[in-house]
Amino acid sequence: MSASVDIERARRLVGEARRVVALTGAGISAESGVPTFRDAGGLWRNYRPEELATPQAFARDPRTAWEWYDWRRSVLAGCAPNPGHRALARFFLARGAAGVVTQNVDGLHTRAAVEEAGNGPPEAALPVELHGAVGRDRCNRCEARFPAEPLGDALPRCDSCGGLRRPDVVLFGESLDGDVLARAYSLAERADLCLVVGTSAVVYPAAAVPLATLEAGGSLIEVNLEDTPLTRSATVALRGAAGEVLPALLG
Ligand code: BV8
Ligand code: ZN
Repeated sequence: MSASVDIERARRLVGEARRVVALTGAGISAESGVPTFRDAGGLWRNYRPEELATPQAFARDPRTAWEWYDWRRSVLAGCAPNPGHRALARFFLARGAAGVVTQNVDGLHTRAAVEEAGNGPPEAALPVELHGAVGRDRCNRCEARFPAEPLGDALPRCDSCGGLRRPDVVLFGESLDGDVLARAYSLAERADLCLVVGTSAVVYPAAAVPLATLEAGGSLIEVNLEDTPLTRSATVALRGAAGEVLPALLG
């Protein structure tokens, strides 16, 4: 099917949908300059994220693990929401019903929501952050939260109890926050349309969120550069960059 037919079909599905949920992955931030997980391993020495984004890595070699997150934070400092984030934010603000669920920890959906809302309330476009936020630290011992700071010579410690801090993200092998996951599934189960944007759909339980919409009888539109394990379940698979496709789909 041609791209123009696909986009028209997808726009019809969006127009007819009562409740929409969007699951996003690293691909929606690629055009903002944030390395995807497929690139990060290549871009940063020779580590694979599954090796560094783990509690074992922080226990075994906290310095290296922290340096990777400090490097990612430095890259993020120069990134801004792209037209894909903004189109999604405007869409949910206009509908007045929250629906963004993200695997990303880069905070770009939140920035897009606040910027697109202007003086209005950003809530409808604020994301459910399944895997936390790299712009925050969390104390390993007392769970106190702190804004991220540049890594110094000493590993960062908690101001309250002196415990080691870690980035406030869900590492591989760690369970997601139950309330956060329940909120994501609740949005997906009640939606009649799920937009899956820029994810390789291999990390669970995040990759199962769109299945909740399908199991409830809803439709799925996939926005990606290539096929993923979810493509065969997609009602429409739009091949293209999120920063170009989303404004055309939702505008
Ligand atoms: C859990 C935060 C219960 C950290 C992330 C063995 C032991 C323990 C667990 C497991 C195990 N085996 C499997 C598991 C489960 C594991 C998992 O799923 N592993 C995978 C690798 C198989 N899951 C977990 O561990 C989860 N917890 O299961 O707890 C438990 C507990 C104990 C024991 C067992 C089970 C926790 C997972 C969360 C990990 N944290 N992030 C950080 O960021 O540092 S995951 C991280 O990687 C991201 O958040 C994201 O979720 C994932 C990367 O995926 P994507 O976002 O999809 O990015 P990717 O680069 O892969 O793909 C980009 C896509 O975009 C591509 O398709 C590309 O084509 C497309 N694209 C690129 N450019 C564009 C584009 N599309 C559109 N436009 C463009 N311009
Ligand atoms: Zn503490």
